[in-house]
Amino acid sequence: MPQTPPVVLTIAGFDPSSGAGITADIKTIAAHGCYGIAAITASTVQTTAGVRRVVPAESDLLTQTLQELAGDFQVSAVHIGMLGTGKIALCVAEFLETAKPPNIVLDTVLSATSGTSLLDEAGIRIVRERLLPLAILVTPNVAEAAVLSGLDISEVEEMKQAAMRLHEMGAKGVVVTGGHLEKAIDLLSLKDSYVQTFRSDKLDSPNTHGTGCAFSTAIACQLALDRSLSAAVLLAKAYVTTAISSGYAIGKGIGPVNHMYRMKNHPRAAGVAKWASGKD
Ligand code: PXL
Repeated sequence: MPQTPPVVLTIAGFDPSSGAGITADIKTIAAHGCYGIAAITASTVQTTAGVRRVVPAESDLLTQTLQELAGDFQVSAVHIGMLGTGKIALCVAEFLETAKPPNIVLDTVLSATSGTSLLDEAGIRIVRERLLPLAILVTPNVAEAAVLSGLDISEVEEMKQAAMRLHEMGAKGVVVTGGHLEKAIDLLSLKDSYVQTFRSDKLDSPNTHGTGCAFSTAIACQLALDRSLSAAVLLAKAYVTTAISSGYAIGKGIGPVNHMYRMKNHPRAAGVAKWASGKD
């Protein structure tokens, strides 16, 4: 009998174009050989061209989903993505405080690339006060780290100071992702131990939708597979770098990263497109 894979729960929004959000997270989880389960915090109307609308989930539906899933599965890691509102963020905090699952990775999603807000002010307060202390690792980008810490960030030293502030607020591990700085520098800071930077060249790809979701979900998977925090971050960075560089143009806007780049057997890659379409 095949071995049972570790279960990774993603609590996130639904992006119907599958570049970000739960359907993208399920791809990342599958690509890591884990079993993905999901609870939806919000629906978005969205394509590769941007977010048109955001509708929060019913909070009791989310709570019931989380409770039923926790009663059925032994969860090895949790990924938290878009939360939308304070009410939803509070449901998630209350669930996690009671269920106490291991390896909670909090991607502090505040807004979409197109600028649409994906978390209201009340939600930011819940993230600061209730969710940061529950997470083994938080993964803000530079802009999010600046909002959460209240500090301006334009260089690595300021990334470190923001990480320290997030530790003071309860976060055990912090990765500030600086893909938007002059070099792609990510800074990992573990409370009371060490700070490490991961540098890589910037990738010149237009297909970057979902980069943050893929990174934070990949970390959750690596933790579910028993890697250390530092190894998990390094492996997740390598995964995302390849997923970006092998991204393809699909849709009319910013294409998704290629979550499934390890699978070389989609019909076109295998040269069976004609067979699939029934044409000679
Ligand atoms: O990339 C952030 C993000 C996360 N989750 C959902 C999103 C987005 C960005 O648009 O729609 C559901």
